[in-house]
Amino acid sequence: MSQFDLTEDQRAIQEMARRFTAEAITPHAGAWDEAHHFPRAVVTASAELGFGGIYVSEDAGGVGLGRLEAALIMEAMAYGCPSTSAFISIHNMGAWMIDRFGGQVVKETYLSRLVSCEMLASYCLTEPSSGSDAAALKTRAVLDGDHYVVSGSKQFISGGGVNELYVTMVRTGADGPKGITCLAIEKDMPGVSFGAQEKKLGWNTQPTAQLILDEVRVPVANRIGGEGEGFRIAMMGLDGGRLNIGACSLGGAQRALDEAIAYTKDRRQFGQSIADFQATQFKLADMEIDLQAARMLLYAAAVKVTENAPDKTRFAAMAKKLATETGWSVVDRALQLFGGYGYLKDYPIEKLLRDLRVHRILEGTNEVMQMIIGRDLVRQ
Ligand code: FAD
Ligand code: 2MC
Repeated sequence: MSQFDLTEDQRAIQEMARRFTAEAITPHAGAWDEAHHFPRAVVTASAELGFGGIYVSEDAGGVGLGRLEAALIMEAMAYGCPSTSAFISIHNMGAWMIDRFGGQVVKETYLSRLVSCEMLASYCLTEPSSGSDAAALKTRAVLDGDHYVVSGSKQFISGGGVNELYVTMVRTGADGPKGITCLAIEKDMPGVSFGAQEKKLGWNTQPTAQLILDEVRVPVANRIGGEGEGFRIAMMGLDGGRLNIGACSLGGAQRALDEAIAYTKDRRQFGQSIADFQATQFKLADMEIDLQAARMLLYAAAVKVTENAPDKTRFAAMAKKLATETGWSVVDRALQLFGGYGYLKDYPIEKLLRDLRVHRILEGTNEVMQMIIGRDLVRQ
């Protein structure tokens, strides 16, 4: 087997995710998008395949896979629906943070229910006045006996209002990254409420809402990691999340490329199939090159995150930027090849375009990815 091939186990995992997607996701994604329907039952069904705790340790009931395997799963599910796949990724990010950094109590309280997707997790970092500058967050947690009293608000929370658990970065200390702590906050704790559901361009198969915290009493036992460690934990969660968002872009773009190949072979103009024009073939060829190149970088970055390589954060940032920019541009070119039909909801391309656009913004904008990469380069 070549050094750059997937192993037999990895191919089996990919095949399993593809079969699940073909049966449970792809046929329904268009209708979910149109109805703004969140397919909770499908998310729960994915847990039967282990997708509720992909890189949660086996000791804690997860499947203990690496980040490359996770990327393969996300890529496969995004072929059917990038939005639903990304939702499952965010849940996995929260579950992993609890498994990796949580104490005994918080793990025993939540992990088995998270892995089974009986409980779904959100990741809450962004606030109305702090997006890219995440370390400027203001949500305050004040210690009172064996509880923290938490007040503030979190903006753009995926799963907001629906999910049962909110892995939330709060300020327990001074300004800046060192004053941040991570807490697990339940939806039903008194003082928790949500803003209206956001109306979005894409990602319509999952809810997004503000999380509002008004003097919520959170047990100290629900702290994930030590006081002041929350920012580092949040960033480590995002190293994996960014790979998955990139993988979701690759999966959506692969679908668009496959659809474009089939469509251009079928569609006839000027007395011939439009796939027979060299201009079409050159376009398809460039889409394939770009997608394969982005995939190679993403898989390499995923291995680095699994292995905790010193340059893992830079590679995850490079892979996120390249995969999400490439995914967008491949889908845009596919839409062009569909002509006017690409613009209609009768075909899956316009949904893919809408879903993939936000991947260049969330889990750190692509300008923030450039910051991470550039700073690391000049630091060396
Ligand atoms: P800003 O930070 O205000 O940025 C605006 C523009 O300025 C961007 O182009 C940015 O790149 C640029 N910019 C900012 N600083 C610099 C700089 N130093 N140099 C160059 N350019 C800069 N967050 C969560 O915590 N949890 C979630 O579940 C979640 N889900 C989301 C779901 C959706 C659908 C969306 C849209 C967002 C979600 N987010 C979530 C928030 C997301 O992570 C933020 O939107 C993102 O990090 C950018 O923050 P911002 O929107 O405040 O933009
Ligand atoms: N792993 C471990 N530690 C890390 C880390 C990582 N990936 N990244 C940063 N740190 C540490 C870093 O080493 C430093 O610690 P120390 O001082 O001990 O060395 C500390 O964290 C502070 O880091 P910086 O000095 O780099 O912090 P700064 O404030 O300058 O900027 C930046 C950090 C811009 C990279 C960060 O704020 C960021 O990623 N912003 C984007 C926010 C974002 O991605 N939001 C996504 C929300 S989730 C979402 O959108 C979803 C859809 C779920």
